[in-house]
Formats: sequence, structure tokens, C-alpha cells
Amino acid sequence: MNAQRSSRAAITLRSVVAFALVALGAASLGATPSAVAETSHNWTVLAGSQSADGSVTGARFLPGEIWIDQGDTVTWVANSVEPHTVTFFPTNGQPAGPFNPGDPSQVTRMGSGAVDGTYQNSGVLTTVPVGQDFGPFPPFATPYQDYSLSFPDTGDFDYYCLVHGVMMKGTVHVAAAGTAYPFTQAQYNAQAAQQARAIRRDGNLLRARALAEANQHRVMMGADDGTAMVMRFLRPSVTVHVGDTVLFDNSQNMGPHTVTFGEEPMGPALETYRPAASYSGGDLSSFTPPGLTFAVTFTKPGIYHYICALHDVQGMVGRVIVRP
Ligand SMILES: [Cu+2]
Repeated sequence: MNAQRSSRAAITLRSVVAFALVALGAASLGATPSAVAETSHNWTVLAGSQSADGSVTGARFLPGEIWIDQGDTVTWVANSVEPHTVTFFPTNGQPAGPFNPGDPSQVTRMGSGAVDGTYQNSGVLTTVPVGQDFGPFPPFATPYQDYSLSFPDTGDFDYYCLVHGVMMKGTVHVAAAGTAYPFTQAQYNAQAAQQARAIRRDGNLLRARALAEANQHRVMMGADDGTAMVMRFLRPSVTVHVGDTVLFDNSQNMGPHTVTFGEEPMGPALETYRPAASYSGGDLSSFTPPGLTFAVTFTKPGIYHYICALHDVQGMVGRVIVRP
């Protein structure tokens, strides 16, 4: 991390020196192509976004498109607790299937560090500090807070977040070295801030809509439109009586959530869907795909805490109070 930072600082310093030399050279001799290539820029793109309290997260690269020159570097900076990857497939391919956190090629850093037509993967990008729980990932998955790639070739290069699939796509347009840039980093930053605000607004509307559907016997498992995601159970606390059924409803989402009482299951057990169960304490979990529900009938008084095992690090937790 520190090594990466200082090496980037060194590159920036070298670029400034190189630029000064080119400027001097251009005045007397004219810039040579090799001298121009040394004035490479480093650009910044944010991976994801989130509201101040973490309840709304954005599955989007900000900005989604960037125009750079051959030889430039792009650094993606984690911008949410919600994990993302930056993944370039050979010859502009797409994610083949749903995200699999147990697949090392998806959750570890892979590739040459240059977008050269081969597979490049960031590993898990999240703002959670190293050493803290960053979600249901196997021990070999490592969190990172940034990822840099260089672009030796011209062309349009698509990339994806493996966690959020084809819904979360970005593009890097690479022009020949020395081409004038259409936008500055400051303009991209302003665009990113505007897009993040729009996502928060969308999230607040989704939350209001989901809350209107919720009651003491129906808990919405958040809400999302594929980009704006509300990472809260709505309502987070409900009160019922023994014998009552609470329906956990994942119908307003495009992604899965879990309802997990007690111990969090690991591996494939975490991905078991249960349409219905009765509960009187202990371990119970249902991995609930989008569009489905989980009906739990409570048979014993108590206060029962549960989590979404996928999003508890973002505060997606709830409780059911069962009165006699
Ligand atoms: Cu969740």
C-alpha cells in the first residue's frame, strides 16, 4: 500500500520532470514521440459510492467512461464498503456467470498490470481496512483499497465488476500517445460527484417505496434497481406474537440477500434457499434470490436478532420481537 503510494508519487514526479524536459525540448528541437510518451498521466476512477450512513450504496464506476492516451495509467479507488472488482477479460469479454467468491481468479489480484488483451483482475476493492471483516469471502481473498493498470495499446476497453456483473460496466477509451484529452480529472471528479448524488436520490426513493410495502409481518430485504442499493431491512425491527409468520420479501431487488439467525453458515451452506421455516431460537438461514420470499413462523417468545450475511458489514441487520 505504502510502497504503491510512494511509487505512484515517484511516477508523478518523474512525469513532471519529463514534462519540463519536453517543454524545453519542444521550444528548441521539437518534441520527439518518445519524449511525448514519457509525459504519461495517471487518472482516477472511483469504484462504487455510498451515502454517509452507508444505507445506500452505488454499484457503478464513477465516471463510467474515461478518455486517456496510450501509456497512461488508471487507478481505481475503492469508494464503498460494498465490494467491487475491476476486471478486464481477454478481447473485451464479459463475466460468464454469477459472482463466485470461492473462485480465486475472481477474488485475488491477477494479471500483468497492463491491459494487454489478457485477464486482469483487481481482487476485492473495498474501503474496509485490511484485517477487518469485509464480507463472506474465503481466507485467500484479500481486500485492497486501490488498483492501477497501464494501457499500452489504443482502443476501447470494457471492464466489469464481477460482484455486480454486466450491470456494473466501465470503459476506458485509449487514444494514440500525445492526443489532446477531451476532459480533465477535475471534470471527471465533478461528474462522479453528480452521479453519486443521483444514485443516493434513487436509493432514497427505493427505500420509501419499500417502506410503504412493509409492516409488522412483512420485512422488505432492502431494495435496489441494479445500481442504487438500499442495504437495510425495512423495517429493521418488527414485533409479532407467538404463532405469527413474518414474510421476508426480496421482491424489490435484483440481487440476493440472506436472513440469518444465529451462526453464519460458510461456503455452499450459505447459499441454501428456504421458502419457509419455523423458528424458536438457534441457527436458521435462508439465502433468498431476487423475487423470492422467506416465511418464518415464530413459535417461542423472545427477541431474535438476524443479519444479512452478505451485507451485515454495511449495517444490514434486524430483529424480531416475539410476544406471548
Ligand atoms: Cu443483503
